[in-house]
Order: sequence, then C-alpha cells, then structure tokens
Amino acid sequence: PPKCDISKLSYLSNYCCQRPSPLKCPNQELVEQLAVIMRFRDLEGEAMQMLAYEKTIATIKAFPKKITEDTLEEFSKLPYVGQKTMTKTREFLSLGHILETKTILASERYESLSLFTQVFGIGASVARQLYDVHGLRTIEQLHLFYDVDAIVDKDEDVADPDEPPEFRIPHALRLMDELNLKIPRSEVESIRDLVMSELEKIEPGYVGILVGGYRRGKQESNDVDIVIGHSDPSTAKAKITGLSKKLTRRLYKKGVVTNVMHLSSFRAPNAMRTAHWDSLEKALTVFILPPNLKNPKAPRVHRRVDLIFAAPQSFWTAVVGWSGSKMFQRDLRRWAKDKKMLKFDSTGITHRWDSKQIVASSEEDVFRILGLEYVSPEWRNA
Ligand code: DCP
Ligand code: MG
Repeated sequence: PPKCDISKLSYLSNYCCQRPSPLKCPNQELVEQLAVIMRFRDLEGEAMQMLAYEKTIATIKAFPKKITEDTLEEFSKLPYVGQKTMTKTREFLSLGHILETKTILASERYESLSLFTQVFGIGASVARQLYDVHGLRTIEQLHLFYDVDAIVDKDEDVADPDEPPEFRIPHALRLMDELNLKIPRSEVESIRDLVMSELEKIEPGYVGILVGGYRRGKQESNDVDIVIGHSDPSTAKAKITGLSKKLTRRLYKKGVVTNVMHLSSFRAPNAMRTAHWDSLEKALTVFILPPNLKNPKAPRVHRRVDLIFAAPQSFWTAVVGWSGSKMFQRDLRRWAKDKKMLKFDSTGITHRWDSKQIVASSEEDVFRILGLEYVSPEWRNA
C-alpha cells in the first residue's frame, strides 16, 4: 500500500480516521492498564462503558508524547479524556499501575470470564451464564459441561465427506490451546500462498490481499484475514459469487480446511459479537497447513482463517474495512454518516438519501471519496 503524509493528520481530531495511530505508542503501558478495565466492562455486558474506554484508549494511541507531569495538561484536553481518565492516569503516574486494574486482574470472575470468552463461540453473556448460573470456573469444567469428547467424536461419524464440519463450542474447546497461539508473518504469507494457488486451479485471475492486523504491521496475528477478488472486471462478479463454498470444499478435500464456522453472505451468528456486519460473502474457517517439506518435524498448528470475497465494486472498501483496526473502521462509518451524508462499510460507499453507490478504484480513492486524508495501514492502529 502507498505511504501517507502523517503531517497532514492530527492527533487532536475527534475521529480515529484522521489521527496517526502507530502499532506501539509512547504510552503503551497505560493503554494496556486501561484495556483491562475496558475488557472487564465488555465481559460484564456494560456496552456504553466499554465504548467509552475504547474511545479513550484510541485517543491515547495517537498521542505522540509520553504522558508526564509536563504533558498532563495537554493530555487532559484531548477528545474522550475526561475526569475519570485523568484520575486513573494520575494513579498510573504515581503508582506505576491503576488501582482498579489491579483489583480486576486479581479477581476470579475476570480470570474465568476472560478464559471462557477465548473459546470461539462463547461471548460475554454466555460466559456470565456459565459462571453465574452453572458455577463454572475452569476450562476443565467447560470440557465436562459441553461433553467435548462425546460430541466431537459423534460429529466425525456423521460427517458429510464433501462438507467441512461446522465449528462449534466443543471443537473450539478441543483446539483452544492451538488457536490461542499467535501466527508469525511468514506463516500468514504461506497460508495466503496456499489459498491463491488453489484459486489459480479453479480459474486464473483471482487476486488476494492479506488484511487485518498483518496489514497494519503486527508481527504476530491471532488469525489470518484475506480479501479475495478477481482481476477481470467484466466477469469478476460471476467468478466471486458462490466461491466461498467452492473454495472451502476444495480445501477440505485437501485436508487444509478442517472446519467452517460461517459460510455465506448473511449475518454472523451472535457469538461473533460484532455490532456491525457487512453483506460480503465470506468463509470463516479453521486451517491446518500440510507438513513443511523442508522441515517435516515442525509442529503443525490449527489456525483461524477468514476469507472475504468481494466483487469489483466492493473490493477496495472491503480491503479498507477488513484492514481495521476495529475502531478505525468504526470511525470511518461515523465520519461518513456525520460529515458526508454517506454510508460506509466493507460492502461499499453509498449516498444516504438514495443508496446510490460510489465505486472506489483504489484504497486511496476510498479516503478521497470520504473527504479524508489518506492514512496508510501502519497508522490505522487505533
Ligand atoms: N472488524 C471490525 N469489527 C469487528 C471485528 C473486526 O471492524 N468487531 C474488522 C477490523 C479488523 C478486521 O475486521 O481489523 C479483522 O478483524 P480481526 O478480529 O481479525 O482483528 P485484527 O486482524 O485487527 O487482529 P488479530 O486478528 O491479530 O486479533
Ligand atoms: Mg485478524
């Protein structure tokens, strides 16, 4: 992707999409302390409070100065920095930690709820139910509760030979340790190469761009996100429609895809906990790469891989939307709505009054249409 001129951005803006947000900021420790409180609010189902912390944290990520007694005054004037944040920041400056963060980290409730929500398919409200109603505390107790061994084995008996089995909570529990391992950039690239070589066999001309945290420069990702399009604009739409099923079936036959949690263009299940979901065709899958011929003893780890299929008129908005971060793309939507009478999501940009689409021809074009300075992916870590 092209580089941007960060002198044209401003850390004072109310919108993440106008601020330069690096992967690691000068106040990273404070960010991590506040993120614990944010996660706890999320786990408790306190959506508004969680959002307030998300906004404050995003502001801090773009503040280029180390917060000290000297810069505290300027910090206090930034957007979404209020009395509560100032109290906690002062605690952090004098103690090296935030008192509430310390209390949360020591609580059994936070520990169990965080652990439970690491299981794909278990959202905050289910986790609270497991904790409050069923009295569960540990992963071993979850294994018993969900009868993991019986259910996964039974599934294998009834599996359709053409169709990857659906990935459900018992599968997620069984693979939890593997799926929690971070994915290095080189493996993210190997997964992309494998997907592209399989697409080439279906039909030449497919293009794929690695998005998500990888594109923003993360050294280690939690999953792999790939936006897939086709280079021939006149036939691309037909070549994309139905591709998620075709491709995942092929990869399942090869033993690369082991499960699928979501296939199609409809709304994601509640467990995905996304406030917003575009209508692009997608396949949310579990992969395992074939043995490495150069290094046959290397451990093979199951990985979460999201494949997003975009026709030409959606391609660049899909790339921008799925490159994230979550807060950056949330503010692209808010900016488009508040300032431009437009609707932005990964599917496209449309006029709010007549739903007419404005098609972007590149990533920079997406920003131009929205009336924003271009921000390159490594500065979108809001
Ligand atoms: N996304 C979003 N809102 C969500 C979830 C995702 O807008 N609730 C978008 C922005 C994300 C992108 O999709 O950057 C990919 O989502 P991931 O959950 O894969 O997050 P990342 O790729 O940013 O980080 P990682 O996968 O390393 O955790
Ligand atoms: Mg990702």
